Order: sequence, then C-alpha cells, then structure tokens
Amino acid sequence: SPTYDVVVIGLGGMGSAAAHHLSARGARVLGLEKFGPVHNRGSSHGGSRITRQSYFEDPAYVPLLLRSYELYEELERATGRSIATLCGGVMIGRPGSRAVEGSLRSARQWDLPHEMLDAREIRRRFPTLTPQDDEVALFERKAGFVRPENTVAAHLQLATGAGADLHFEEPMTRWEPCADGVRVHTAENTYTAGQLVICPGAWAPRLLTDLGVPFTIERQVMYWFRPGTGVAPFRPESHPIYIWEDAAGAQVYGFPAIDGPDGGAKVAFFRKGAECTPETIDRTVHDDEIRAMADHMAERIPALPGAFLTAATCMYTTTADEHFVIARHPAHPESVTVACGFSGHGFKFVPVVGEIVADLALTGATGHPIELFDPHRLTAAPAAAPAL
Ligand code: PYC
Repeated sequence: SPTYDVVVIGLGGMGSAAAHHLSARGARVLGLEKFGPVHNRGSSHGGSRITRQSYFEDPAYVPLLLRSYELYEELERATGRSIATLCGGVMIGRPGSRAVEGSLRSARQWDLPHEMLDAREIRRRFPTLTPQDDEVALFERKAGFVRPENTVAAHLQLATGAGADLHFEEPMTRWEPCADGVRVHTAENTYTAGQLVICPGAWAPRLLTDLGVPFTIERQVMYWFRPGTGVAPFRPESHPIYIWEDAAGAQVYGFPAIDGPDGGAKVAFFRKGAECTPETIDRTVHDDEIRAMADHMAERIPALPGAFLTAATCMYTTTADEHFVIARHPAHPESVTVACGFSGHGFKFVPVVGEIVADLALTGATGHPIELFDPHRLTAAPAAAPAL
C-alpha cells in the first residue's frame, strides 16, 4: 500500500494548515477529505471569521494569536491571497460582562494596545452603532477578520506545492494501528503512515469515539443584510468587527461590508444553535430566524437590517468548557495527533494550529503553550476505588 510519513484526515481549516506545515518541513503527506477543496459543508466557510488578540475566553490564547498573526502575513506573502484585514474591533457589553472584562483582562496581562470607550464615544467613533447608555466597549485596533476560504485555499496550494498528495472526495472509512504506525482505509485504497493527524471538525463524535471527550455539534446561521443606508458607512476602512453581549450574556457578532456594494454585511448569533449532526443539520434558514435577527440588530445597528440578502449554515463542535482539544491522542500517544472541539472560536487560530499539529506529529511535543487544550480535562474521571 502507498506509504507516507503522515496522513491528515480532514482538509478544512485545521487539516489544510496541518498539511501545509507538515509538508513544508519535508514530511511526505497524504491528506484525505470527504468533500471537495474549500467546501461549505463544515465550519470553514462563510466569507469571514473574526480575529482579535484581547481574548476574553482566556489570556492563555494570546501567545497563540500573536503567532497566528505572523503566520497570516506569511501566508499572504507566499500566496498573494487576501487572508487577514485588521479593520479594528469593538467588544461591547455592560461593565463586568465577559466580552468587556475578559477582553480587558487579556489586554492588560499581555500589554496589548486597546482603548476603553463609553457609550458616547462608541457612538461618536462608529456612528452605525447605537449602544445603551450603560454599555461600554473595548476597542482593539488589531482586531478584524480573516477570510476562511482564502485561508484554506492558500494552505492547500502551499501543501500541494511542497509535494503533499491531497485526495478529495475520499473519506477515511477506518484506521488501525500497525507495526510502524497506522494503516488508513478508504473505499479506494489502504495507506500506511508513521503518523496520523485527525482534524475532524463536526465529524469528531464519529471519528474520535475512543477519545472519550463529549462534543456537541451545533447548527449556526450566518446572515447577510444590505444596510438601509447602503454599504458606504459599513466599509472596512471605517467600520469595525463587533462582538456585542446583552445583559443575559448572549452574544451577537458581525462584520463590515467586506465584499463591496453587493455583498452586504454579515452578522450571526454566537452559539445560539440547535444541536445537530452533519447528517441532520437543517440547512434551510427560516423566515422567523431572519426576522429575529433583524429585530435584534435593529436595536443595536438600526441601519443594518435594511434588506435581507442571504443566509448560510455552518456547524460548531463544542466542548464542555468551550476550549479546544489539541494533543497527542491519549489512547494512541505514539502515532496519533488530534485537533478538534474548536467551539465556534477556532478559525483565527488555523495557521498556528497547523504549526502545533506539525510539531506534535513530527516530534511528539510543541513549544507552544497548549496545556489548556489537554483532552484529559474533559474525559470522565475514573471511578474512585471502593474503600477496603
Ligand atoms: O472570535 O469568532 C469569534 C467570536 C465570535 C463571537 C464571539 N467570538
């Protein structure tokens, strides 16, 4: 059977980055993907994903973000594709909210450039936004958006250029450990490799049954509206990305109009989705959902819900604590690396995850701080031994 150093399962955001970093280091790489290149069936599409550094989820993410930002630039230089646009971003909420306080904590701990804005100053700088008088924002100039399709295409292009074999429409059917590593089966062939990298996205519950980590797959909807004012006030030259937390802790997030007059501006609720599987997800976006989003935004950005343009669905793969899983597979520590459970906030990390996964697969360790992503924190604790 054909033999490789590393087989990468899944060529979405994380897997395509892994294939690039592995092949750039000279590894003979096979990538296997269930769908075509740069597809829209998983979690790496939709035209834009937020990027930011003052990370409210945990300050431990910040060094990884700093490295991702370097890698965005390398990727742009190497491929000529537009990857990241730093149009600035506001994290809005009441004082004490997670979006505001968590962002401030990371900014202070890592000495990141930021400004605190009260409601008047938010309105003055960004006239499309109409916060309540008691809302505030952390403004970060280095926040913005990344283009997921361009990022995946760039990584696939570089991986192919470095000699990786990338097979699309060829899903893995099963794999097993063997003497020198792993044997990987598809309907077409059987491959052997020293190392296996599994980047399963929303297919984690099916492909990682022996990981012992529960994942929830959530349907998410992205909406595009043409603002009632036209897109001029929403251009990325003057409009920030935003994450806007309400008094109940729910978040909505959105983007400038990044693709000219016809593209509109995208907005989405964060983690407000119904549980699903990749097979059962409802890909239809219903009128009541569109109305609910338009009503929600009318209170915050009155010009935004001018005319509904389109909507699309994607999936989040969420862990119990909403932190990632990136590690050597505890049941196969010699030969398998996993990167999954990105919980709806992973895309901005794609390039650095590729680098980390390449470290783990080729050397067994990484210099990046990934303690937060250890799967053992999420696996059921072994039952206590009965008292004698
Ligand atoms: O970073 O993608 C993100 C995000 C959106 C909403 C909250 N975080």
